[in-house]
Amino acid sequence: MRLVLLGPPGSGKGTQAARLKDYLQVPHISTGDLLRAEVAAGSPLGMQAKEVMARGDFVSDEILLGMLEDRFARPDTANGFILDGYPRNQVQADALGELLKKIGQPMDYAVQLEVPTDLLVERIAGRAAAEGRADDTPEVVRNRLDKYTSQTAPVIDYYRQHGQLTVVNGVGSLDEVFTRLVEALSPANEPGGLNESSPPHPFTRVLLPFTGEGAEGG
Ligand code: B4P
Repeated sequence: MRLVLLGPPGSGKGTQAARLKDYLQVPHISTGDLLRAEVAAGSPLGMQAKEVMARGDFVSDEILLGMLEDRFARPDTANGFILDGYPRNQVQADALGELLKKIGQPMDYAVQLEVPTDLLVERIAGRAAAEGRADDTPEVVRNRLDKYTSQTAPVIDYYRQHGQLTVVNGVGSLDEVFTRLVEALSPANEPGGLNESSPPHPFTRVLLPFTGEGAEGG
């Protein structure tokens, strides 16, 4: 299974990916986690990324692509992956399409977790209290949500317009959201699967394979 998880900060991408990786038996590749590991290690890349992340801005597309290429070069991605936090803008979407084509690993699903903004803010405030993450302060969260609206949402719209998006309702308990994701990703919902002629699941739309083609060149 080759899955890309999309959604705003606080929508549950990282939370659900951590569960899905055990269920699907594929690695969870979180660009946020990769960056935080570089920051923690004090590497030159991490030093560059640290302040950018603390402001809630996007780290450079060049750094992200280099990091992703290195990660996809590891053998554990041979049977699939869950990509979480990438792409976040059109340049990254184009780069991902190219990269997956190059390594012969076309995406099976691009899934968006849909959650209303007031709930996102509430969840992140909860994490701020529990974990004290530097980029979870109210001001930085506002910036992250603005970046999502201006740069990431258009990419998601683009996938939607090209019939490459599955939308899953991200409101509810962790178990409820997980169950919806598993249903949306079930073989019966694959193109040509059992449910193809049935009405779509209430939490999903457009279940078509993602080839990466549509992300190229806009
Ligand atoms: P990320 O690590 O991707 O941060 P995130 O968007 O907040 O998502 P995350 O996965 O951590 O949180 P989740 O919704 O699961 O990025 C951090 C920073 O790294 C970015 O701001 C940027 O600077 C940089 N970066 C990363 N990728 C980049 C890229 N491609 N390009 C450029 N820069 C990049 O969870 C949030 C909270 O909600 C948790 O506390 C969780 O417990 C809670 N929660 C989740 N589901 C819930 C539910 N169903 N009910 C109640 N609470 C729930």
